[in-house]
Amino acid sequence: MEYFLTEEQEMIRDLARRVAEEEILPVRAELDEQEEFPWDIMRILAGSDLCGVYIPEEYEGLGGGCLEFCLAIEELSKVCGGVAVTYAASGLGAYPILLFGTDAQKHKYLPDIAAGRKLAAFALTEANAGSDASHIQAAAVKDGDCYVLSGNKHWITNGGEADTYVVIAMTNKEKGIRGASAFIVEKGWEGFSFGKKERKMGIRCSSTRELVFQNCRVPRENLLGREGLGFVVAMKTLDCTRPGIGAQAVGIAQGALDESLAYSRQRKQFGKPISSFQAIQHMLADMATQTEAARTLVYAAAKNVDAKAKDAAKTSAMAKLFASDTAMRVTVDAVQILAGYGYTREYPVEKMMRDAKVTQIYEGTNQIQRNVIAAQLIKEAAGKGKKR
Ligand code: COS
Repeated sequence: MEYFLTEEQEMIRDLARRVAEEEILPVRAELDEQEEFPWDIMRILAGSDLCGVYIPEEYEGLGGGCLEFCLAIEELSKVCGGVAVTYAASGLGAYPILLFGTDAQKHKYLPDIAAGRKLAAFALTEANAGSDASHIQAAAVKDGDCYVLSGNKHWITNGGEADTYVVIAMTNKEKGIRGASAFIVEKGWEGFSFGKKERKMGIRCSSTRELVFQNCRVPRENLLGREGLGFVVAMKTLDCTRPGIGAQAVGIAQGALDESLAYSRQRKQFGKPISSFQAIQHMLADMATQTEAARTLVYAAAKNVDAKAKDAAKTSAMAKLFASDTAMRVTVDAVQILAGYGYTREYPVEKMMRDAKVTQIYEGTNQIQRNVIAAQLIKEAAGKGKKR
């Protein structure tokens, strides 16, 4: 389908596609098998200028936005969800700085992320605060011109590998949600270490790790926005990055569809390629239609983010919800089409199915996305009601 991308957007997509096919494809199975962090690939991505596609030129990025970011994520995901999330999660760490950072903070942190010299990460989730993000326990207590940060963060993508972390912690527990604040914290600071590394079903080459803060002194100038704005920083960031998870899901679905098509054209049963059977044809047709519909929604949601549309929280949640459910269905069908072969590690569709699952979970489960969509729908309806 023609999406009328600009020349620059097509260049970004084609570049990401080339890196994915030439550099990631040959090593993806090994990266997955070894659960090995893809540093070599990240260095190649850095060299290709793709790390800063969504970062303004004044901070050494390419000056695009969420749509450009989604185009790159989609292409990487077609080949490897684990590499793609490593790339995307650095954006999740950079977006709060882009949205809420002072000029000094942006100049200090964004150029390294844009150039791929450093990775970023975003730390909101805790062991007992996943969906219920407002109940985080990590605390930052003001002490002179520092905040003293203590607490643990769980399941942090790029944990241990990233240099720059945006961490949400309570500066005033009595105020509940309005007592949370966001801080930029650097790897290597005293009192900041790493805990358990998760062993995962999919996206195995990516790092998912616990962050441990024990009286870590964070300079006051590393507060993002102002005290009490932490929850809004987190929510606004997720509004900007959820289309990226949608793009990841679209890429995985497209990768699984491509494999299914290729396989069904060469696999013969009953003396004919299985692509000649209607049972397979209808599966392929549904997979293609659903993937295209998901792509359309993801691109539209990304444009909504770039346009700073009022309903971006809703449309980003819709894109993530629809695309990730699509990726799950499409990859399950891909395994079914490849059947016995699909269930083995000889073919990539079993990995795609494992990688797809997490897109329904991270950056907010799909149950939470439905809550976000419904809350905004009801708010919009109430607003219209008032005008009448
Ligand atoms: N933009 C700006 N402000 C927002 C916002 C958004 N998108 N979403 C919520 N807020 C504000 C609300 O306006 C409200 O402010 P006031 O109290 O001043 O009115 C405040 O934040 C609290 O919002 P709400 O009442 O909706 O919070 P809840 O605790 O009910 O939960 C959900 C909100 C469940 C949607 C939130 O906790 C969430 O997104 N959870 C999932 C977290 C997640 O995605 N984790 C993955 C981590 S990254 S891998």
